[in-house]
Amino acid sequence: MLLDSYKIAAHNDDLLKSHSNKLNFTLSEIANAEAIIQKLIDFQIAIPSWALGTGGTRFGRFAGGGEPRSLEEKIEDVGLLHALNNASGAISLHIPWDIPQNYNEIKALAAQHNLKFDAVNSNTFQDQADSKYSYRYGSLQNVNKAIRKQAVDHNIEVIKHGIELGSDSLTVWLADGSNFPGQLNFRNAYENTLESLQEIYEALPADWKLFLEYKSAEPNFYSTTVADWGQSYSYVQKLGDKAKTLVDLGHHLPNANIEQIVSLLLMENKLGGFHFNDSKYGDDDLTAGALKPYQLFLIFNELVEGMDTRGMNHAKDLGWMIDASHNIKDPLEDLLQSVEAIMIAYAQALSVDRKALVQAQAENDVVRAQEILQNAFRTDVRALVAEARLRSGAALRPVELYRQLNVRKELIGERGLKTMATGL
Ligand SMILES: [Mn+2]
Repeated sequence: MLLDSYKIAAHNDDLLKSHSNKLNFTLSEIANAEAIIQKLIDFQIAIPSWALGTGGTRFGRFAGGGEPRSLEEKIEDVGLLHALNNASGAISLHIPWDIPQNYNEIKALAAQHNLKFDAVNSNTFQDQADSKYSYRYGSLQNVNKAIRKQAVDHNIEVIKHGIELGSDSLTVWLADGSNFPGQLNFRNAYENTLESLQEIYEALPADWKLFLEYKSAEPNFYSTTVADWGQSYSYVQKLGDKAKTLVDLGHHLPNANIEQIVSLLLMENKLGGFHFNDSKYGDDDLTAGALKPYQLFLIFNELVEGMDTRGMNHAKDLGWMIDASHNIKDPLEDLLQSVEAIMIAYAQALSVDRKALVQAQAENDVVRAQEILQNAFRTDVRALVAEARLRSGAALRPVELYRQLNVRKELIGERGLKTMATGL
């Protein structure tokens, strides 16, 4: 379904007075508000093709109805989000769950919704029906050369799909590791993985990037072959300039200082992209900002500081994506909430008085430094985020409008109640 722009305009008209009051107050509180609004308008967060249906755990999955049945319907869903918030202007495809049948038709459909194709994602964590070998004991790390080759060839095929769609990066996440002590020789697993990654890297076009995502545990519970940022860094440094580390917020051991990781990776010019979600225990894949909004702000604070130091374009030079699972919420509402939380954290980070912070740090004024950060975090920037949407033709309150328009009911009417999108 397509949202009529007059419905968005009518929604905004109704809310305009109350929005203007809030905005005027915010403008009086934040010195660089106009520059922040402009940056918010430019900032886009990709939606992965696997996030549009309900997710699940190994215990069960409870579909909510109206889930997209095809890649075309997934693109339409991301188009809906983008129409509502003008901040979800890209889709990230997972191969082989979402192999395009006709590139031109898919590209035309995406263009109709003002969507670009973000990083393409390979999958060597599952066996496919037509694959010759199993990844039961790993893919790029496998002791069997023929299995490694199958996994390398798959990644190269994913790059080819991406080239056809106009994507410019490949994300590699490996489930490789071991479940029991003694199962693997760690060094051999590393060396096999490096050799496989080098073969994939060779197939990258000149203007592409390879993102190597790390994860501390799961599905393997004793060792993971790319387990943390140091291990990912060790690989990408050997691979070359086009290889970067990808940080997924849920892929750390408890209490890891993710903002420090981000800062150092940026310093080394090895941060490539980001997967947003939130967690309490492990890779919980909950809505971004749902549990630890202060941590999300501190991460953005380092992102902004580090990108500005390197003269990077916030919107274009790193890959931004949501990687969450929507087990009990309507996936589209959940994604709107995640994008909103990310935009708020980004706006707060942009509002930090950086000059004052540098001075406080130079003077070892710990109290002042804390005041500066917490002041930015506690300032309500929601009116700036809403204003960015208003100026780009999106909705002042996306979730509210989504509900008023009964979007899910319409989607169930179109697609049926018992549809289930491909994904986990
Ligand atoms: Mn991820």
